[in-house]
Amino acid sequence: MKFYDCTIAPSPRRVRIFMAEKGIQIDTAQVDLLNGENLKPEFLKINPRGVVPVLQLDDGTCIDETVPICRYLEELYPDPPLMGHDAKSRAVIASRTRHMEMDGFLCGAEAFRNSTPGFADRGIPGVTGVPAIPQLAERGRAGLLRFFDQLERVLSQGPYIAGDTFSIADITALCVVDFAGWVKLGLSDSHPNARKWYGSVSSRPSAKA
Ligand SMILES: N[C@@H](CCC(=O)N[C@@H](CS)C(=O)NCC(=O)O)C(=O)O
Repeated sequence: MKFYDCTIAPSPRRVRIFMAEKGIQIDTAQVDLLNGENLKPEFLKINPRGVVPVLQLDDGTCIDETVPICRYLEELYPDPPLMGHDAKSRAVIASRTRHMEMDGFLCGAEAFRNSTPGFADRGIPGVTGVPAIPQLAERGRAGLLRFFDQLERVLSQGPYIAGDTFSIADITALCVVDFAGWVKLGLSDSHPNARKWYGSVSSRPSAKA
């Protein structure tokens, strides 16, 4: 297998943390997103959408999108389970992971891409040519602030995002909080439970992945 990664980017980081939690090591190729290597013909043969992460299997099949990649790895390497251990926990973790993506990650991407000069003609990840719209950066920032409040609410009910154990939902939320730092937003004094959770998950060895 080969993992197409970009060290600085938050989506492949989710997979790297997932692999680190499971102790998996996979041959990795770096794709230089800042210089548009993801938009060059060579990478577009791997993923015509022009985004990372991608996991290329030994038979050449390329799987993109973080969650399906993690699902595949979860099935190959079930321990420790990071996507649930029974029907209910799998559904709860999938649901919360989707919340972290839709309510957090997308807002971070909107805030960052629409306010960063190098992305002026890359308003949406990958092959689009869709221009950035500066006003959308404000909407993304407002969404991130709402997301922090959402995290606080969830984490005032339990130690992790989805149930009693660390899961892919925590990995996703951790990557969103760190991504929000790119646009200089973060958890505040009004998020004590989320801050405590952040201190705990970001001190796991996998967070350095
Ligand atoms: N929903 C996708 C998002 C993938 C994505 O947006 N990847 C970004 C890096 S975080 C990317 O490849 N961007 C390419 C670009 O900016 O052109 C996933 O979870 O894999």
